[in-house]
Amino acid sequence: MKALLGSVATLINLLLLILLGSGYCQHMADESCSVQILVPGLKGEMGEKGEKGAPGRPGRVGPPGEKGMIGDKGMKGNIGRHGKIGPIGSKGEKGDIGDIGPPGPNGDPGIPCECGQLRKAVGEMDIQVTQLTTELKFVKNVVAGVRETDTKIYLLVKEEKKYTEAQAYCQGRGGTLSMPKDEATNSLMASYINQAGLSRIFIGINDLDREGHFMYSDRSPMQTFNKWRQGEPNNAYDEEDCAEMVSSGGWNDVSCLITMYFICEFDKENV
Ligand SMILES: [Ca+2]
Ligand SMILES: [Ca+2]
Repeated sequence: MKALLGSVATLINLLLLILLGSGYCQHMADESCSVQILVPGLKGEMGEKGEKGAPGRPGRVGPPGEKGMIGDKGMKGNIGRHGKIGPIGSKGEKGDIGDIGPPGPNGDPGIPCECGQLRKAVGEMDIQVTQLTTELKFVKNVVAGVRETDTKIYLLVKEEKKYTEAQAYCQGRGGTLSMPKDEATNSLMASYINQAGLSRIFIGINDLDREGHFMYSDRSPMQTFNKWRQGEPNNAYDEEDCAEMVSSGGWNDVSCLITMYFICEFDKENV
């Protein structure tokens, strides 16, 4: 192709020269017109080598190269420093019960029982308890000033109470308001009152259930024995349903609502 183009160019050049030559002929009419064909001369000798030119512009970026081969694995590095301690974890689940451990060693032999001495000590304590009980009764007689018969104990309570309160006091201690059911008991109570320097006390006799029908505080009916003073019981003001004993040992019906000292009576079997 290049060769063909080069030939065409050469031909064109020749035609230009011909045309120029013809024009030139018209200007030089008086001269003999002739067609002169310019032919390149011989190639000259090779000149000296020129100086080195300026560097050219950088070329375009080439296409990416093919992926290279994977190199050999490097050497293992040194062990790094310890990291920070992490947060405390959550509590774990309870573990299973462990196996039963082996039995422990036998203990030292005990001291032989000195049973004879213990029995002796217990016996001595029983004697002391009996003595203390006897002494306690004596103390009770002295301090509280109780009075006794073969079957009864009488206690003078120096607290002013209404009849029903006095009865409740005695019952709360396993007894009842004192009940003079015979001359001996009545005399003992009268003596008790006099020695205490008192003039009157409540005794366990009343007609609360039925007017005029006096009963003892244990609800037993009155017997033939009585110590009513002359003119008594008179149920004064229609309100005297309880009984008092005066220092002479005589009885009088009085209001249950007045307050005074009283004597409790206890069965010795219950004390
Ligand atoms: Ca009455
Ligand atoms: Ca009366």
